[in-house]
Amino acid sequence: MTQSLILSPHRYPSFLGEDISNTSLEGARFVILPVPYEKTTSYKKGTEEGPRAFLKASSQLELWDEELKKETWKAGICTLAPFSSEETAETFFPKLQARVKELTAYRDKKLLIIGGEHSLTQATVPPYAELYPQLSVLHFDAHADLREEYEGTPYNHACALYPASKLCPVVQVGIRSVASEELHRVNSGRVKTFFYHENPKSEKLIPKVLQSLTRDVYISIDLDGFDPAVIPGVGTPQPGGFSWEDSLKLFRAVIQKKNVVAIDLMELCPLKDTEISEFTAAKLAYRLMGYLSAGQATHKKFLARNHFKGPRKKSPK
Ligand SMILES: [Mn+2]
Repeated sequence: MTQSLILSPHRYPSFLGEDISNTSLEGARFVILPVPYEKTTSYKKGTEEGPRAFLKASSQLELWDEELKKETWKAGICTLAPFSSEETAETFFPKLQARVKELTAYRDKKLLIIGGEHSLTQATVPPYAELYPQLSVLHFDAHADLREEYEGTPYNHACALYPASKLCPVVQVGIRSVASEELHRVNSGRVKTFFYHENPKSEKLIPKVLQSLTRDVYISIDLDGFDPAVIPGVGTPQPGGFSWEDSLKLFRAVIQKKNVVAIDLMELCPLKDTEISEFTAAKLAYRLMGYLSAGQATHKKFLARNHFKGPRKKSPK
């Protein structure tokens, strides 16, 4: 990885500010990859601006985490240059997939991918599925996203999780909008779906989710999984959904009990006159990093179990 892929401060803000997340990729425990890609949003436009708003809002976060009582940033955070293009999905998605694959070579780091529309998950899950044969995906969303194709393309955000469901188990939470044409994929094959109205409280949901997930977990977060009172700035909002506190209980439990290998955070669609959505998304990302670094003992055990001594010798370009 060359330094040219590290963020140029003149183009995009860094997570938490320039003086905090300008760590080199080699020295970072957390790597943020902004992907301001939007082609198929079907309702409200604006997810292309999501990563920039997310990074800008992060400068307003306190560095000391009041729940975890520590300064997570000290573990090292690197904000990469935004990865975007005017290309079509057919050419862009393979490039994004190749970039994520390069980054998976650094197994001691946790990648957070910030979208952009949720279809990006189609490109970001496969490198992890290849690396971790026992991977499953925790899919936090209001929508099932299991259509094979929508509005003439399989790269639509409404199809975000369909390819992953063919690669590995997918465990869906927060679901409260399903199309009749995707209904046959809900709770079928490798998909386990927990409807929100049947599972509104984390205490009862958590054991069921942990049982459904495998050892290695990729977390894909569509921010519309939250109640719109928590995050109103999303492309396709739905009433109901997780509270801030309940979602954190769920994510904390999964990160403590599983080997979470990467996280994506999608569909942030900044609104005019309020920064609550991007600020909450940034706080969520920082809190998740905190949970991940608290779970470092488990991570070290995982690395030892897999006889992994550090980044592979051959650096990606
Ligand atoms: Mn959604």
